Amino acid sequence: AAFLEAVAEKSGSGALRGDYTHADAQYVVRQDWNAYTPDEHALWRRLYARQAKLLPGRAADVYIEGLAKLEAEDGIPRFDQVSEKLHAATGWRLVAVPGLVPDQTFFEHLAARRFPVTVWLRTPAEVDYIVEPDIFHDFFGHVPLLFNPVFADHLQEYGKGGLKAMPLGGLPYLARLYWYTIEFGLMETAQGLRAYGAGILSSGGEIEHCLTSPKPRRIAFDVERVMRTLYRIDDYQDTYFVIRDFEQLFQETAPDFTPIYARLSQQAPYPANTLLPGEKHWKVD
Ligand code: HBI
Ligand code: FE
Repeated sequence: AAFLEAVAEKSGSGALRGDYTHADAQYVVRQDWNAYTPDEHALWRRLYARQAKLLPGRAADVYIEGLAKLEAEDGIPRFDQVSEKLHAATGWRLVAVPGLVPDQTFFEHLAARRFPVTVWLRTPAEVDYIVEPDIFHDFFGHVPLLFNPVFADHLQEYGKGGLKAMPLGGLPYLARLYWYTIEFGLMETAQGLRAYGAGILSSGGEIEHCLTSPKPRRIAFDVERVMRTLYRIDDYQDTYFVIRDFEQLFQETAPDFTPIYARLSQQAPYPANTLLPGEKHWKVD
């Protein structure tokens, strides 16, 4: 499909890793749990143990609480079992996908409280960096927060917003919102800044960098500022945006964005490392 060429070219890999030949119209496949090898389960345990050790003092408590509910430390999880537990908590289910799916399909899943989780696991050579999201990024990074009712509601609204945004040309702006919150978001807590973004929490190095490096900016979340800010896909982020809590994220992304899209389409985006005069930001010396 044209989508596969487009995403393959975006990911620069020339072809996507996953096997899309058995995917249905929503790009859903079956998770063949018996096909995972003992080496893959061992690699999962190794990735899980490395990340879990880094979470205390760096990951938001709400993420740590959700991860504990998944009981996924011993091996690659079974999506159908997790879906039962998750559905009972917040009405979400997991759907197995071969990898990246078209934006429209992705938004349709989120709008229906279905979270797409890639079925394949990276190789040992990709422990520190992987181009396309694999099962470890999607499951370990994204699924724990789906147990939180406010985040669960926000993500469904985000999916609905995506479907509305597409005909309005708002997709690039929503992609930035997704990137700077769901993937690389920070939260202000009484103990200091904490990470909640999946791209941070599933990464070995960025979980430290995002909180302690003096290099990146850490700026108070403002939805229009986020939608106007470019992001990096091939390196640690130059900017992180900080929310107070998921209520703020939910409230600030509830309005109809049409007027914001109209304004942004007339303005040049900010480079990823911008710091504007007077905007609230956190300094790390
Ligand atoms: N597909 N499987 C999958 N996972 C994603 O996170 C994903 C996607 N397709 C598109 C996409 N993310 C981004 O473009 C979102 O901003 C829509
Ligand atoms: Fe992701």
